[in-house]
Amino acid sequence: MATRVSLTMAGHEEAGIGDFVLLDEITIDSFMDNLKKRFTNGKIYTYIGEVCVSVNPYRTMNIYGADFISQYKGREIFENSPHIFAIADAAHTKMKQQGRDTCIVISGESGSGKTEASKIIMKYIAAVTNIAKQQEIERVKNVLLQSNAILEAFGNAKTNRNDNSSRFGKYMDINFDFKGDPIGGHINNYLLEKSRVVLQQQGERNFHSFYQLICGATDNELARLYLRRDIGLYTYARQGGRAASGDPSADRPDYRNTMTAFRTLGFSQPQIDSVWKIVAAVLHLGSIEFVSDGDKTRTADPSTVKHVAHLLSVTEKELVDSLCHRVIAARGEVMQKEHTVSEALYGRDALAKAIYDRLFSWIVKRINDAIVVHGTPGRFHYKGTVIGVLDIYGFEIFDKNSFEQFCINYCNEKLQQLFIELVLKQEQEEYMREGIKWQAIEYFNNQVICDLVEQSHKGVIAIMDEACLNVGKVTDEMLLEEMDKKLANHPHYTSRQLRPMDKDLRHKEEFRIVHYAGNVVYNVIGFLDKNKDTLFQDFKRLLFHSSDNTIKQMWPEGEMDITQAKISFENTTKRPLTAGTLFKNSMIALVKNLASKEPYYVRCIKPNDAKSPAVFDDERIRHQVSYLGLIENVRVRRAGFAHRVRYDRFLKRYKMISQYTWPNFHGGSAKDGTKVLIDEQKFSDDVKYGNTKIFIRSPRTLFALEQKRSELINGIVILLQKIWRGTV
Ligand code: AOV
Ligand code: MG
Repeated sequence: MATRVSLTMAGHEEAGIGDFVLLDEITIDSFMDNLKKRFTNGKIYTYIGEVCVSVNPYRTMNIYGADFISQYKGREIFENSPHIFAIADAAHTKMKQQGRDTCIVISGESGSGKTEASKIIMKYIAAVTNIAKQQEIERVKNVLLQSNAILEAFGNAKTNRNDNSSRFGKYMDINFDFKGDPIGGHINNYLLEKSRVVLQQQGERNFHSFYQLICGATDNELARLYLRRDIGLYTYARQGGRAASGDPSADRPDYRNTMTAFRTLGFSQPQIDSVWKIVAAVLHLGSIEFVSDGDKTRTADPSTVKHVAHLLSVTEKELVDSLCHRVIAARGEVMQKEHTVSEALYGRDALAKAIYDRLFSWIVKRINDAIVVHGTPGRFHYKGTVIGVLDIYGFEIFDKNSFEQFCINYCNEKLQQLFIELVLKQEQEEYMREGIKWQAIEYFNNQVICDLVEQSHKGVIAIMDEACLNVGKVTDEMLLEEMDKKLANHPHYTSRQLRPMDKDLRHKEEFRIVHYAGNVVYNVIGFLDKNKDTLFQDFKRLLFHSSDNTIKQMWPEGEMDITQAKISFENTTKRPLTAGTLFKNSMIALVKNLASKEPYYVRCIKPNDAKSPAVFDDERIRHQVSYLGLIENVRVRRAGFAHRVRYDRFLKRYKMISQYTWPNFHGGSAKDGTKVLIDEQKFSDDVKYGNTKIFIRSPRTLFALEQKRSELINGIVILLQKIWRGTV
């Protein structure tokens, strides 16, 4: 251990320094210098105190095997070279020893390595727990690990930023018993980007599940789903162009993994069948076209309709009825209203999105059923303690940004806000607790952008909600006018109307938000519709009447018939919450939950936009380092002190340096012993004594202590070797 520590610290000239806090001077240049040195030397992790900065290596690293796991197990963060395992271990140990809930918040922009980091953390936790090999715990561990395969199949997709981009947010609680073994868990999923089901940008794909099915299912399975092994046949899966073809070498094994995971998690065969039937039905839905027949609209291709009806276990007539017209209640009467062709197409797409979205939520529920913590009935429901792992969709900017990017980027603002609050607050509290004088550090507080989005009455979500109240009367353009009116003076908001000469704002439907991580131009078209997020009751009724039990279960509200729907709508003034408000509420709840736990942070950085393992794109990384607030993080963490450690730990580590403390100190408390040692070594000018910890100002003191310690240990080792060989 000793040599490893001294190597990390002393060897910083060649491979960079393992903790930014120990840099001689804290500037963006020295930070970048160190990060680059480490990255080019294959060291992707570096600390800022207990925060782990991780640079995506874009290549397989040989640092996650059993040898590494045993190296980090049960060790203090600073005992080994920086690694995400050490963070996972710290979160686990803290929880176990202090009975406190902890959480690991993983943030960074799209493609920076969050999802990979979350999987590495879960694998580590699985590897270091259940030494007794208890069967139920093994089962829970397997379910936790395998759930990723399913969630990624249905919730991830290739985007222009990341080939395996999470298109939903995931927060997973893992419950542990008093021994620190996992006994269950729970997943919260956040807003799936369902628009992708019917529309993909150039170069992107639909969710992986569609390609897995087409590439991975057997001929027989495909035939039963009326599918052919040709992605090009399906509108919903081919809009990304050439990039959107299936990749048999990846999609086929992925399909097999998904199937294995379904079985491990206890999905029944009929359930698995229903899942793929739904996926197939969505693909076929995209092929249904409509023609206008005088004043009637009808479906163009009877065979596709037949297939969809069959896959969803509804009758053809019911399906056609719900696609071509809707039942409405007007003036006390129930009547049919014909769709125009474009209304029918809109309805078809809405149905496809809704079916897939429900399928995803249903899958998450089934996963949760499989990992639920079993309590003894009638007794106290034992849930133990928890480690929460947060892996959300990272900040993203595309050529065209819509409501989904708006939500995703707002989510990232919230997490940045949490980081600012907790990291600064915690540090500040520590200095206060320890009675050490605190010096405030300047930083950009993004609360102003969170407010722009979420404030009541004048935030973007509130303005959208108000517009949604006037169904049918307010257009997206009118929404934009309203936002312009209310937000004209906001420093982080502008639009084409407000700044016609701005060359970034090319269309009149565009507005721009200056996010903490960059400027994003959003196109307002579709915002209202996506925010309202309603689905014709006809479709809900259709699916509730499916004779496939799994599908029926997904649509409980379809039971209400039209007259009931009308009554309940009139009787309650409460409208269903909009997608924006639901998302906002879920983000506020998430942040509150995370803040109630002891947080650990992994801050992911994307080294380049080419997905290359060799390129350290200085400009791109510098930008991330600065918007993530990492320099401020180092400054705050240091606030004049490079290192702080509890007196007992300090003494345990360095007591061999002083004759007064070796082998044991008998002259008082650990604090007294520390003082004696520091005085003897003449470091008193460089330290401050807190109530429970010693604070060391310059890295040199720490190096000197480490140096002395390892010299002594090496001396002892050599001596022992000599004794052993009989040469002494
Ligand atoms: P993200 O979760 O942060 O993006 P991912 O975790 O999906 O990013 O990482 C993107 C890709 O980078 C992965 O598919 C891997 O190919 C590679 N990668 C990341 N971390 C590692 C690692 N530790 N070792 C090897 N390869 C890695 V998004 O979900 O888009 O915000 O919404
Ligand atoms: Mg991800």
